[in-house]
Amino acid sequence: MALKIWINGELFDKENAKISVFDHGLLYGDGVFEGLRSYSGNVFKLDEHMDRFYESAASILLNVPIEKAELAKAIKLTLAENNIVDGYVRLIITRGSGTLGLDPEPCSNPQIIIIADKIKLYPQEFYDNGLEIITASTIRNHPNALNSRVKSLNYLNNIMGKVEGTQAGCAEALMLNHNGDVAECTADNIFLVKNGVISTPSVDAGILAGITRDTVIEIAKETGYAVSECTLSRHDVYVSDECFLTGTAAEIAPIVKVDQRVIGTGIPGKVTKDLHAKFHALVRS
Ligand code: PXG
Repeated sequence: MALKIWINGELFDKENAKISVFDHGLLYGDGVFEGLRSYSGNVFKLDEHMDRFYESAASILLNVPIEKAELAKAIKLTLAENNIVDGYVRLIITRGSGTLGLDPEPCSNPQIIIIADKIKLYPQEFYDNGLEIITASTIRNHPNALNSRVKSLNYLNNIMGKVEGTQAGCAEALMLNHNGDVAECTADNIFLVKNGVISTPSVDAGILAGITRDTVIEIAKETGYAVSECTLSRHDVYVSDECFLTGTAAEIAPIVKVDQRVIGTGIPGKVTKDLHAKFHALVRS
C-alpha cells in the first residue's frame, strides 16, 4: 500500500504529495518542523510537540492557519490511514510559495505536511554496548542568530556537525556553543552523571528544549536523583561517570567514549540503564 501523506487537510499518495519549487521552505529553509513518535498507537507527548511546533512558528512570524486540536487530529488520522502503530511522524509547515526573494510577504499559502512512516532506530548494539562520539568543530548556531529552540527547516548547522561525526565513524557528534560550552548533539540532547548527580546543559546554552530531555528530567527527579541544569564543559564530559543522549528517535542512548576518552568504566552505566527502563515503562503505559 502506498504511503499516504497529509497536506493541508488532504491525503495524497506518496508520488502525488508535492509542493511548489517556489516554496520558501525549499528556497530558504523557511519553515519549522517536529519529529514525533507513536508507541502502540499513542502519540508520545503530543501536546508538548504541538506546543513546540506553534512556538517555533510564532518565533519566525509564521502563523499556523489551523487550530492545535485539529492538527493533532490530523496527525492521528495520518497514522491510522497508514496503519502505523509504532512509528515516526514528521510534521512540517513551510512559509509557502512566493517570489525569488527573501521577503516572506508574498508567501500566502503555508504548506502543512504530515508524514507518518516506520522509524529507523539505532541498532540494539548501541544500547547494549554504548556509542562513541566526537566533538564537532562546527559550533551550534548563536542564539542571537537563530535561536536553537526554533526547530527550523534549516538544519544545515546540525547537518555539518553530523557530517563531522560520520567522517569520524560516529553516529552522533557533540556540538559546543559560542562560549565553547557543551550544547547538545546534532539531533539529541546530552546528559552526564557524576557522583550520582545528573546534569545537562540548560536551555540558555543554545539548545533545542528537547521533549525527551524534559521527560527524562521528570523521571529522574521522581526517582529521587538530583538533577542540575547548568553550564558544562568538555572537561566535565570527559571526567563524567556516565554520559547519555536523549531524543525522540534515540530515546536514551548510552555514550561510552568521547573524543577518544573512555567515559566511566566504558560500558553503559547503571543510572543510564535505570532511566531507560523507566522511560520504556512510561512510553508503553
Ligand atoms: N536537539 C536537536 C538539535 C534535535 O533536533 C533533539 C535535541 C531532541 O529533542 P526531542 O524533542 O526529540 O527529545 C532534537 C530532535 C530526525 C529526528 O529525523 C530528529 C529529531 C527528532 C526526531 C527525529 O533526525 N531531533
